[in-house]
Amino acid sequence: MSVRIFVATNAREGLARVRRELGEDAVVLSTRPHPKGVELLASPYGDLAEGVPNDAPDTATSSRILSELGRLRGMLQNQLAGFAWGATKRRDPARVAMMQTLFAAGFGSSLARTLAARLPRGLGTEAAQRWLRQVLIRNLPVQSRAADLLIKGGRYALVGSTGAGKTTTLAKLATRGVDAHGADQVALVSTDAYRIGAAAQLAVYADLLGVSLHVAEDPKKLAMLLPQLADKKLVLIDTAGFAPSDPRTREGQALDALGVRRFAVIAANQQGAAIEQAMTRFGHGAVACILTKLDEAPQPGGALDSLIRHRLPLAYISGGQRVPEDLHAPSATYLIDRALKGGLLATPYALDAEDWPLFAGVEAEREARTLHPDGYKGASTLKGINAR
Ligand SMILES: Nc1nc2c(ncn2[C@@H]2O[C@H](COP(=O)(O)OP(=O)(O)OP(=O)(O)O)[C@@H](O)[C@H]2O)c(=O)[nH]1
Ligand SMILES: [Mg+2]
Repeated sequence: MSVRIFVATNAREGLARVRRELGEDAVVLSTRPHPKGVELLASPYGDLAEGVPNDAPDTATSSRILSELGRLRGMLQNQLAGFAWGATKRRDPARVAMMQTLFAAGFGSSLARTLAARLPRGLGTEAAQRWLRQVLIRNLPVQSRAADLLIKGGRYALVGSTGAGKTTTLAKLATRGVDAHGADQVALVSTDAYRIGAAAQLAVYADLLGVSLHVAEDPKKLAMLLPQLADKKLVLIDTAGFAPSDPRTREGQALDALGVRRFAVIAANQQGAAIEQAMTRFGHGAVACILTKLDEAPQPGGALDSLIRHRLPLAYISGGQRVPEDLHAPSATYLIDRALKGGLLATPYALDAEDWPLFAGVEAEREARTLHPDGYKGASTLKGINAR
């Protein structure tokens, strides 16, 4: 295919030159502003039809053409995304508004698409939003008061990322345990041999509560210690915090072998991806989750999204540093309403009306590449979403 570049003072003059030199049926491939007026890329019609490079352009022209084609492709994609977005919005405004609500509140794409696919047909925008709220509430796995594990007693370890609030939460739980069983029935164990002062931090709480404190730096010592605490109704074990990617997190598996059940302590004020990593690493095999730092999480949608997909029951929520006041039983209604309200916050991260078509374009591209939600790690649990 032979392609020629024409520069003219205006488009009309450029077109006239193209026709004069390449024929009446010449095809203009692109136009763009030029310091002298306008620049046109054009090719004779016959060459396009043949598609055979019988008059190959030089290297510089080839790379110009390629970059022009790239630019055209980008423009076309954006325009198509805009059309697609407009069409979807006209065809299904309730579904679009529902997805916007979810994204604005920090819920992830995989859950949003699943819910959008299950939204009953024919609902108006307000009815769809009510449906969404109800479905989220129903699917957020919260543990009932009747299932309060502390009241039942047992051996529990708190595991989670660094600074997630494990030790503080353990002190709050210990206070509840003392209220339920008495101080002589509760023991605390520190296994944090990594952070300086970790056991001392726990010792302060043990002193305040009048419960015994034990230190076991490794699984072997813990295995020897636990039989000595067999008469305690509740044993709470504090563990060292690690990044989810740290291989030392595998030490958590040693706890299972000792009959210790794990609470995954996850801070709600992190990025969705960090929460997802922590949920995958610490939530797997845990008996329940404790969400901390809700007071520092303006948009806790990401944390709730992760809980819904991982189907990890939420046992407690923590909304502050005070021991023991800031630990509460979770309420799905409160948490979902809080998350949805978070979507109304004006932040520099919120998408503007003009951003949505672009976003829809990216989504369409993802779909075209069959990066479907079911291909997403951890999304298999979405099949269990109760959307009725
Ligand atoms: N705002 C707020 N702060 C909290 C909450 N829970 C814990 N913190 C604070 O977070 C900080 C870290 O808490 P720790 O309990 O020491 O966290 P940790 O997970 O034991 O930390 P490492 O043992 O170092 O991994 C402390 O300043 C706590 O007071 C909470 O729910 N809200
Ligand atoms: Mg700690």
